[in-house]
Amino acid sequence: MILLMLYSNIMTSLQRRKFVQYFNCLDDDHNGILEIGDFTNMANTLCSLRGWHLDSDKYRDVHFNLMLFWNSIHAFADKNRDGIVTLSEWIAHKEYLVNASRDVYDDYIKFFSYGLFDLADENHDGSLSQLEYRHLMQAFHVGDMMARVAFEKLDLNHDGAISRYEFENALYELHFSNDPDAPGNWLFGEF
Ligand SMILES: [Ca+2]
Ligand SMILES: [Ca+2]
Ligand SMILES: [Ca+2]
Ligand SMILES: [Ca+2]
Repeated sequence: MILLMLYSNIMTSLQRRKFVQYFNCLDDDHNGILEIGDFTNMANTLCSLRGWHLDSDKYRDVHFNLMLFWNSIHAFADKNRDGIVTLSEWIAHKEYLVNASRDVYDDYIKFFSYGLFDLADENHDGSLSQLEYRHLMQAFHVGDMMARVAFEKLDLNHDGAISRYEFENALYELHFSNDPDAPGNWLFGEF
């Protein structure tokens, strides 16, 4: 019964708040819509935080990864195909996911989780250090103090790193959990 309440398929105000926060993280220029430029800006910010030059292979990899991320968001959420994703399109897409079968969600989460995790995993060692996570959060305009708090919550086994499992788990809780204390709620900062 409790599980049913915590993982309901009707979008609650808590879920909506989390999705709005996620949207705001991606809306780099804060103009209320997601568009390709937001993701180019993120590539520039991430690489500048890492000290990677715009003409380096590492920059090209990050940019490529963020273009894949944008193309997927565009493919899934831009319902009227006008090249931008509004907040209402984003919420409608999330509503679809919240109501989708676990199989649909699992396919989706594997794709997005792997992409985002790889984007953040600067040294490709298969886990996120606190600094790697904080860099991603800085690129998402989440304050550094908040990023440190969130990291502690997401690092479930307290080994000082976020594993791929912990990241996937967080993304799942971000989408589905209605428990206000679920650690994954904090994946993209305060909600
Ligand atoms: Ca924007
Ligand atoms: Ca649109
Ligand atoms: Ca790493
Ligand atoms: Ca951990």
